[in-house]
Amino acid sequence: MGIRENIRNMPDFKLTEFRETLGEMMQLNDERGYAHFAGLHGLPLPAYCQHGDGRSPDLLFLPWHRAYLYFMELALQDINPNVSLPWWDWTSDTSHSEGLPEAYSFKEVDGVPNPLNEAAIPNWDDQIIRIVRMQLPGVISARGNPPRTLRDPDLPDELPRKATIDDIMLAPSYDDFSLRLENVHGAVHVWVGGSMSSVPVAAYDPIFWAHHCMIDRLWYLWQISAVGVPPPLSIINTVLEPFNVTAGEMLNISSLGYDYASQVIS
Ligand SMILES: [Cu+2]
Repeated sequence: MGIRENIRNMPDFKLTEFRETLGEMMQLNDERGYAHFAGLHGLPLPAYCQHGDGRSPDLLFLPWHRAYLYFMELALQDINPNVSLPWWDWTSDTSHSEGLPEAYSFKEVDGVPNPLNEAAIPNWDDQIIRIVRMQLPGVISARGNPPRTLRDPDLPDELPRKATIDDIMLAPSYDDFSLRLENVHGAVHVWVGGSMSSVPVAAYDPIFWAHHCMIDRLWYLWQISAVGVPPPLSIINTVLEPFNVTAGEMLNISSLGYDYASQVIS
């Protein structure tokens, strides 16, 4: 059973293990590699991710991203079975004074670039660039996509507040919970800025995974709370492409083989 931890609670040796494993994954240029997984979300097309428009919920937002994290984590564990994805609690006091977790923000460790700080965005071939320019104007500039992820974070205290999340955790229906959580999730993407604020390239930024783990954890906590309910039956048999799993198979994290550590430091 893999235990996902708060990045700020992770002992140094675990953090080092996670960082090195992600670094190794970034060296793989095939279907086991970081760029392959990052590319499933948006670019290169087809963009598989499931998001709403901010007004009505996309019922697949939560299960699709749970599957995404799950397969990403399995790929990491193929390299090192002791590694799990950490989560970033952007509501914590530390986040509200320091912003991004230090583990993700420093540039190098002993002269070696920190794989949690940024990642390469592959050069897509001309055909992909032409399609993207047509379908997603503004994403790729005249000079092409930036070769590495960028961030432009806002002020730490502008991150979503714990009170906002506490209120969402009382949402009485799946639709309501999913919509409100997705909107807060979007605000964090915008807060980080740069690549994270652009759906087509967001998943290349290593902080994406810690952010989405926080979202997945909140869904889990709501699921086991007194008000948590399953998603509508209409989506249970929906296959979460490109993964060969259904939304219904994503509802129980212990059957997926992972758990969330309890919060120690807020
Ligand atoms: Cu997201």
